[in-house]
Amino acid sequence: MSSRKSDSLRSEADALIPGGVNSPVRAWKAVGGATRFVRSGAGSHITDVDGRTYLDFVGSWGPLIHGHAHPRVLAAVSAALARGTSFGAPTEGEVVLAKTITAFVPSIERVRLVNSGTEATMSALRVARAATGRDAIIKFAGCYHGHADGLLVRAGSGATTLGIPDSPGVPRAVAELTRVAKYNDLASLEAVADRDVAAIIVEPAAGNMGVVPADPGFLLGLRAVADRIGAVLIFDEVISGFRLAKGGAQELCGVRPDLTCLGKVIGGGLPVGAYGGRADLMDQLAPRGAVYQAGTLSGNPLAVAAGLATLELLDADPPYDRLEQLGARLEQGLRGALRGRIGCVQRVGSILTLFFGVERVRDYEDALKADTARFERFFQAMLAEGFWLPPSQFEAWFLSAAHTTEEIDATIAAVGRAVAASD
Ligand code: KE4
Repeated sequence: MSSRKSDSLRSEADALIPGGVNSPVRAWKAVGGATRFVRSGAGSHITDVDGRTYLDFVGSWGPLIHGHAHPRVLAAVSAALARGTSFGAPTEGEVVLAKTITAFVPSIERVRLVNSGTEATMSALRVARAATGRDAIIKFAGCYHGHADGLLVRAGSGATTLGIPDSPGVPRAVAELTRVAKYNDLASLEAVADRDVAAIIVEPAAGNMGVVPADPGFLLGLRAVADRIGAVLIFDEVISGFRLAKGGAQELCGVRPDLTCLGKVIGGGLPVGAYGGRADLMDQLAPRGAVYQAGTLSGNPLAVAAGLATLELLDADPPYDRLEQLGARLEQGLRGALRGRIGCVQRVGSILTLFFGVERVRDYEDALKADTARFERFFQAMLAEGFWLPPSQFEAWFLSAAHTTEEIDATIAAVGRAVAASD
């Protein structure tokens, strides 16, 4: 089947939109560049503008834990739509969503809705700096926290995929305030931790250098260092929040952060981010306090409706056991499909990465040793068989509650063929 419509859209898009896309990783630069344009999604599948349907393991990069176009989500958004799209005034839905978030995540005593994960992390850092009166922050190489200036330092996700983990345009004075430690390496954290540090920010289950689980004790170690130096501990749960458990990664690891950043699942596919945590920190925010953060569409009624429906589904029928079973089945099958070739599968719940050319990935340095050329050949072989994978070795595959055991088994069989074809 031709890609005629995608090809013509891509050439039009290239003339009007930088790189032809509104987010770099969608351009498929690391896997050949001929990205396809999507027309629709349903459950675990998406269909492109040329009529081809794929089993989807991107899921809009995480929001669609119930799959595409879930009837409950569509109905909630349609009902909200009939009442108008935005008011620039508080609405009942925002209160209900705040109640739901604080019920799911006990460490969140106050929460502020924003429009993206980037806004959430950027704002959380501002709160931490205001509370401590300090300027320095610590992040971990390979973690990605959105594209705020101070966080585009050794950043993962698309920044690593495109080879620009330290983006031009970030003022040196800002970048110098960002100290970088190694994931899963407490000694490297200790080496940069002192009483000038306002915050330590971390993905409690790293998903942006490919999936890298936190070693047992790593997050507890961060908590201890933050307490010792008087820094704010921020968990960036934009991927893990509501996905790994109702209470996110912090429910699983038992470490209580001071602030948590959320996104993706909380919006059910519409633009919602959130940050929240200790009341004494969050109550610094205007209009109660002096720390300023604002947003025209923050708490937008349509996005809130999609997010609420998504969280209500998680509450009514938690999919976590099933996602764990599907994830474990896929992980085991991918391991078998490697058939002795150098590679590894790393997973936390319903997010996983098949790495080529490396036997274990504990941090960014390990991840960068992966065989990205082989990944490109593998990606194209899977695409040809109707499987839509994240177009980068440094991203996570996302499972949804809409995926079936049969689809997982078909994926495993296709991976076996694609691994062989990519030799
Ligand atoms: P957004 O600003 O893209 O909503 O969220 C930024 C962000 C923050 N924190 C974490 C842990 C994240 O994973 C992200 C965004 N994730 C990427 C995919 N790994 C978004 C995809 C894209 O950039 O197009």
